[in-house]
Amino acid sequence: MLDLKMYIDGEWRDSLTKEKRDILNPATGEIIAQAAEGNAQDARLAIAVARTTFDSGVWSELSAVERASYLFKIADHLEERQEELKLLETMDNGKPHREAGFDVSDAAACFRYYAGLITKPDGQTYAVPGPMQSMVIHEPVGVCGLIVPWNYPLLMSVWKIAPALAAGNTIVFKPSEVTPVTSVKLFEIIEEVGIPKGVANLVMGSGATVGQEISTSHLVDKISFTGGTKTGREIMKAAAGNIKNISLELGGKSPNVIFADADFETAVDYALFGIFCGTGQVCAAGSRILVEESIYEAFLTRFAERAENIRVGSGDDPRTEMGPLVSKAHMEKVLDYIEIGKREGARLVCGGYRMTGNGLDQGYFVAPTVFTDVTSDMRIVREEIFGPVVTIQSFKNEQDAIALANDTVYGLAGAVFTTDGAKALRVIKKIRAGITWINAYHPTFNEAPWGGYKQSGIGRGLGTHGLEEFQEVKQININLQVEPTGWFEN
Ligand code: TXE
Repeated sequence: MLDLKMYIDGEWRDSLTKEKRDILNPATGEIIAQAAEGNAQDARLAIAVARTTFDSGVWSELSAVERASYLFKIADHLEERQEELKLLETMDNGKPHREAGFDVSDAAACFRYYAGLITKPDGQTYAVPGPMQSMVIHEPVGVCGLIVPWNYPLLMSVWKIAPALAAGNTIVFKPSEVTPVTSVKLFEIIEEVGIPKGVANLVMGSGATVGQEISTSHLVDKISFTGGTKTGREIMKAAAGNIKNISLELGGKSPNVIFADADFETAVDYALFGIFCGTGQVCAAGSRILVEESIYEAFLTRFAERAENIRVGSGDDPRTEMGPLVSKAHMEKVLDYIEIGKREGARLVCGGYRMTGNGLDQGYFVAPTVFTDVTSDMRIVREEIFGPVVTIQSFKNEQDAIALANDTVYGLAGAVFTTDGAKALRVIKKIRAGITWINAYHPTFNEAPWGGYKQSGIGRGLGTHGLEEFQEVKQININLQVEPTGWFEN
């Protein structure tokens, strides 16, 4: 059994209360680790360390090339430990090995991307009036609180830690209390490569204690959070005290629009991937499929037939295509939504139940679930379920499709399938969402900004935008003629 400790000021520690939390394998319900359960006091300690370390300049004043060299080493170590990290991610989160392996490679690539980016040309100069030269430079924001969820435990950590460190910040990082294993391993690597102590601090514990303290503390300059919209709202309130810089990547209810002229099998295939990859626990999941009337029946039949054939099982079985939900509590929430859907009068086409037998009894498995005959006011159409549950609706024409697609408080992602290039771009431009695809669903790139419109969040992760989220912008105006202005006579 793994014993997971917090990492504060370069030391591995239990929490001040010595409390522990059991960490479970969602495929078996077995305890795989015990994690130090921190509280607000532990968070305060880590925040104070991060503050002093930032103000000392030990990290922010290193050259970009020096900081980059540490990040390149982290990437190398991640790759060296890829197999171990993959197995641990599957044990902790439940995702199949092929998804976990992909996450580890992507995490290494993300560190390399920001290591490279931080040494590239930066800033601007302006031709301003008068004998002045004006220029703009970027500086680190300061102490960054990073709070991440459980659906991509390692990758979500890296999406924040890599740009935050590249930019010269110090960090107080909180993993999800459900899935802390791989982020502890990442901090082992951070220690191994010799990042100065106090720069990167890891505190474990619940959102209500540790998360709340990080969000509230006046010593923290920035919060970067990924998680549910409800929590995002609480973090905004907590962060208001010292007007923290905030980035929020929240929930979604993303539309996947399929026109009759789409390549049919490609559309079905990506639509399956869009909702069932990650067991639907993906913020950008294509959880509302909208299909043009003339192919609706054919699409529904083919989609349901393939959904029913998805091999659900433990993530460490190489044949598994879809793993369990992350926890019992989350499974119960998803099963509740299925009941809500039935009560609301939606037609259950397939799935809709907890899977048992064949060794699945102790795990949190829910069958791929498809609802149709839904209306836009149903909760299963409006609310983020975050599980393998999709609704399929039909639309009449382009305008109708756009209206349905945008009929949501969220605006994270969306896709369009059609062979008409002009129509594809026309429709995508009308969809109020930050991440979109044409004739694809889900490909995600370290180079491109990730984030949403409306209640899906504020700011962008990844790409150059993701670095800027961790930087302040400073203008420097230089007088080229050093003499009095003569504005006041005496
Ligand atoms: O997430 P939370 P939960 C959505 C999804 C899911 C719902 C609830 O719909 O069903 O959110 O999931 C920390 N101050 N997403 O409850 O609470 C918490 O400890 C500071 C979408 O598991 O958002 C964890 O580290 N922090 C999503 C992190 O927030 C707080 C991914 C995320 O947990 C806090 C996950 C507080 N008051 C869930 N309360 C996505 N966008 O990908 C909790 N936390």
